[in-house]
Amino acid sequence: MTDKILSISRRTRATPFTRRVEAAGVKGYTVYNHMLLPTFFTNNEDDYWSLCQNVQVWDVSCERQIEVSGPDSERLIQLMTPRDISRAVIGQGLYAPLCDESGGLVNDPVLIKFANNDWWVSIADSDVRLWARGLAHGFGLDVKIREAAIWPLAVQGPRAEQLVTRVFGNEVPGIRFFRSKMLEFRGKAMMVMRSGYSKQGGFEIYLNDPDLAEPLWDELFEQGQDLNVRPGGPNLIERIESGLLSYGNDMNFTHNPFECGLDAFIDLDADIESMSLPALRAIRGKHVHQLMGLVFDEAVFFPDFAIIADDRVVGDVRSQVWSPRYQKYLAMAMMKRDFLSANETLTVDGKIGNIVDLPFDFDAIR
Ligand code: THG
Repeated sequence: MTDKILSISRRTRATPFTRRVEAAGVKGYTVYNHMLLPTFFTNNEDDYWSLCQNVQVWDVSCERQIEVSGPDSERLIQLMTPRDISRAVIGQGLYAPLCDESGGLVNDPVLIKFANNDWWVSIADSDVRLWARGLAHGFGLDVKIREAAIWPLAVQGPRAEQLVTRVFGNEVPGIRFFRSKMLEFRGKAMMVMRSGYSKQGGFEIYLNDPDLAEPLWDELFEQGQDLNVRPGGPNLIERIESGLLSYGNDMNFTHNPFECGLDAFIDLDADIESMSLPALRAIRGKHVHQLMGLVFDEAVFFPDFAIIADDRVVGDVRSQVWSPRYQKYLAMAMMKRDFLSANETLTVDGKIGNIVDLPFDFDAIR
């Protein structure tokens, strides 16, 4: 598509970091949870190498925190997800699908047990607040549901630990994956979790005071100068190489967790009250689609994103990108399983590609 301007208004909400993001020369935004999300600062490929080699600071305020508190909060969270949350400890994050009563994916957030009877749903791009309030009303639950005044800032890349340690102190290296600590910046405690939407390692700082946004941003860039810190955002190349799913791109409410390969994040046999479990138990093994990887030696074009073989549509492309590291054209595609059972390759435009499991196994591909 040709370049267009994104018209920014109050609906495309800004963040406490937006002034700094603008000053840093942001070149592209997308809109996520009705909020601006910077996508690149130089270009996708240049940003990719800086993320993989050094460290980046990302304004991911758009990962909104839907806070569910009150006596029935854990019950509501468990109703919404087929992942067993009963053994979560305070400060832990759990990547978990949210599913409706027919098993359709509502969202794929990180669930955070912030305190007893206080859960944060760190959402992907769909209106979970509305869904949760509807359920709470329908089930007659004693909960409070609101979008919390929290703006996550991610620090990602191989040098992220060094940088976050300089700013938040020596407790940082002791934080395990998807665990967090409350650490101080300018006298204010905020949650710092080892997490983030890349596989390059890093942390997410859950800023809870908008007045500290610019001081925090500035401190990270000052302390990170010798580490080559750069502004960035979730990177299309890195996230596809890493097999990180993007709700709305790779899957939506018409897909179930089996089709997306999220089986590891649901507990089909758990004795829990979860509204999607009966449906999921019934469709297990019978689902129609499977999200797969496609690998071509050169770029290919899919008209209307359709994947055609034997004169029929056998799937559709959800995300695609050229990988500069592997010199391959990579795609994630929702494929019909009946086609997969008989085919391991695909011809598009006269070019033959391999159909592979996700996440991509680049040792096997080369
Ligand atoms: N961080 C936070 N909130 C988020 C995202 C995030 N909300 C929206 C979006 N990203 C949700 N999607 C994902 C997808 C993948 C992961 C996290 C959020 C992820 N997955 C790891 C994996 O697949 O290997 C680990 C999963 C696990 O072991 O639990 O990290 O990035 N706050």
